Amino acid sequence: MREINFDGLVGPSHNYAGLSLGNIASATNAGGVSAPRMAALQGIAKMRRMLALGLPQGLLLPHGRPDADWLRTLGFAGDDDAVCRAAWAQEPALLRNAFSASAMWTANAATVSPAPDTADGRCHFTVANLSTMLHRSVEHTETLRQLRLAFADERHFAVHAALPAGLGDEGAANFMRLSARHANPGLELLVYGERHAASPFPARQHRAASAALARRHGLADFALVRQSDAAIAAGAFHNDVVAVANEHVLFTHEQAFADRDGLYRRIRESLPGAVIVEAPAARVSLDAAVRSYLFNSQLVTLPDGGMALVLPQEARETPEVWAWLEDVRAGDNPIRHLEVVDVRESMRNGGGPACLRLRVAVSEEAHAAIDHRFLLDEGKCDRIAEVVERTWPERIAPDDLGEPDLWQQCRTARAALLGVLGFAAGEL
Ligand code: SUG
Repeated sequence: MREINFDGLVGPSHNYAGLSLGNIASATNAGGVSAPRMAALQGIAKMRRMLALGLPQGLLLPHGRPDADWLRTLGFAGDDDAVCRAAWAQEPALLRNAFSASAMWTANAATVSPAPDTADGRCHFTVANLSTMLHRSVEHTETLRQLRLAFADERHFAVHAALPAGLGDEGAANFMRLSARHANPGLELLVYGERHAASPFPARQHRAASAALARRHGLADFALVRQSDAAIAAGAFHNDVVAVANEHVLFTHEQAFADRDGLYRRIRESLPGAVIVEAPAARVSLDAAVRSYLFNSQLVTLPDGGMALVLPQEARETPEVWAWLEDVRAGDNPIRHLEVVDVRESMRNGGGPACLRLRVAVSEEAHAAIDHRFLLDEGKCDRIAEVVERTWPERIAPDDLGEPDLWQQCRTARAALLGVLGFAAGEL
């Protein structure tokens, strides 16, 4: 079995509207000027790095923005431009929500349980409802369409629609899997948060949603794990900001979980050979971990069997974080390579390397059954980069969101991308 990372291509409407409460980067950069073209090129460069490491790479597509259909459900009428114009005049916040490129963070697209873990031996997906944040609650309808196209072969895949909105579900950002190898049955860790009376920020993943996922996917071995209040208050609005796992390795901050010792015991029960690489708070504060996005790295198994951490530039630039990482690389654990990538445009909205990808571990046969239009090679990266260079806006300032020319440019850019990738109009 191999793990494929499906990265979300940053869409042409990428902007800094400050829509995410509890996401410190989004709040801090609200009102800034974004660079959608550069953002998408940074993402493509990351995907090329993964290919160069010898890892298979997939792609999920930007959603249609501004989302006029969604605005219509809110009572705005007329053609797409009329709907956007009315929304901008009457409720600009709604247009901002309909304009977000947040579907780029595909770690939030769905929760994925690979075939060895499930009762029917198929890989199960549940699309995330993302219901805590209005701008993200718009995503699940198109995500479902894309995943049902990409993973249409029901001999290998089952793609479930989102859970009811009352049960907040944020997808794989709150999910980790530990197994001896990708091909072995794994222990799935479903991490949830609970809003603490004193916490200024919402907990986006509800316990009942995590439990429903385990039932739907038919999991044999799983644990519901509570995120620590301290992590949520420090700005870890998703667990993948404070921990990541790959095969038998858990890479985590000491203060990530409410019951750290109980969790480690549970992991060792299922997987006696597990390696837990823990950053002590005395070396790396929660604050430095969240600021640098140290744990929002991709922990991947290389073709030679060693592991690499694909980290954001910000981790390299935070001295206490980098010093600890050098100790990790030299230490007694499988992490041997530190790959630093620049995804600054996404980072400024709180999305690091790991947020930008959805992991799907598949057998060779299941790999061959994936719709090839969602899989990448160097040539396809070149063609996508060419479309981005030619059609993505260079910059978006807050007031540009009300400009009909920008709405049109975003539609044209996405249509050009779909054309190059072989999607017919109306297929998505
Ligand atoms: O949901 N940011 C995203 C970042 C998601 C990061 N994902 C993971 N940790 N897996 C969010 O908060 C910012 C949008 C804005 O402010 O315009 C935003 O949605």
